[in-house]
Amino acid sequence: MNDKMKIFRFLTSQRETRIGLLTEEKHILDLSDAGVNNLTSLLEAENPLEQIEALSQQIPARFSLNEIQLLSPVERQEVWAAGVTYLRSKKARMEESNFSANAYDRVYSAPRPEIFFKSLPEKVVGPGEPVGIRTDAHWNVPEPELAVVINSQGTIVGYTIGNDMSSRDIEGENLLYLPQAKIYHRSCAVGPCIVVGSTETLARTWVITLQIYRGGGIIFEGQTTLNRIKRSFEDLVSYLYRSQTFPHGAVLLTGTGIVPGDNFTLQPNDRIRIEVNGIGVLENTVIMV
Ligand code: DO4
Ligand code: MG
Repeated sequence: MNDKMKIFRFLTSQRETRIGLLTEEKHILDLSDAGVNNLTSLLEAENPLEQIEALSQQIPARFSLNEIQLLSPVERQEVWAAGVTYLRSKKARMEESNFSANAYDRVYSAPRPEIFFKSLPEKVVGPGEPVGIRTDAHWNVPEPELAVVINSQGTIVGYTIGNDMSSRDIEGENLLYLPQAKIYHRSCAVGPCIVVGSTETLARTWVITLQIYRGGGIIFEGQTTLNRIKRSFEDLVSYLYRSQTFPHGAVLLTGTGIVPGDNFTLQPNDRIRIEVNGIGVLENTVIMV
């Protein structure tokens, strides 16, 4: 049995939404051939990995990757985000704002993590779609983050990649402006697939890489290992699910450990490429919103 499976949503050339499974040979099984019409039902199964494995035995491969258009793997899950989970993020935030430095310092070490609402599912940007920078901000960055996918019971059932687009000048001016710095049109991208069957221990060995392309060249590049995240994923999820319900499950971005230097800001047409070696690549181009 395969111990990890990559599942995703995609559009066929007839513009029909389907659920796919990527085989080791990079072929795609269309799981609607086995009666699966949404990802959420798979993620809510008692043992998603076993269920996907069983389904994959029933059907032949139908597509190759270049015949389909990937969609965000978020269906009805709210997207939330944890913050200041890496030392790098704490340091950058304390530098961007004298006003809020103490709050960032304290939340890094406090038992309760920073967790904030990030996006309604229908507003999530998929692979290849544009992400936004605000017209009223002048210091904008991508935040490449591992995202954990959680079922309605609060169990982590998969991993994907998130981009927590942020306006640093707005958040730096006053912590109370955080929702405006973080939640706006096209500020959250998630994809390209959900990896089911990985443990937290394995996920922590993965490396996340950010590359930003401008005019054909790389203008920024950074990398970190996911093991630098200070808190366990289980701990973050347990806080998210306290006195809260998610009938369709949730996606939780786990914070950024890659922060470009203070003189860097995104521009329209920049291309953001985020790779996690155990998952894949999430790529989006920047537009003004
Ligand atoms: O409090 C600011 C946001 C922190 C954040 O989004 C991160 O560390 O990734
Ligand atoms: Mg973030």
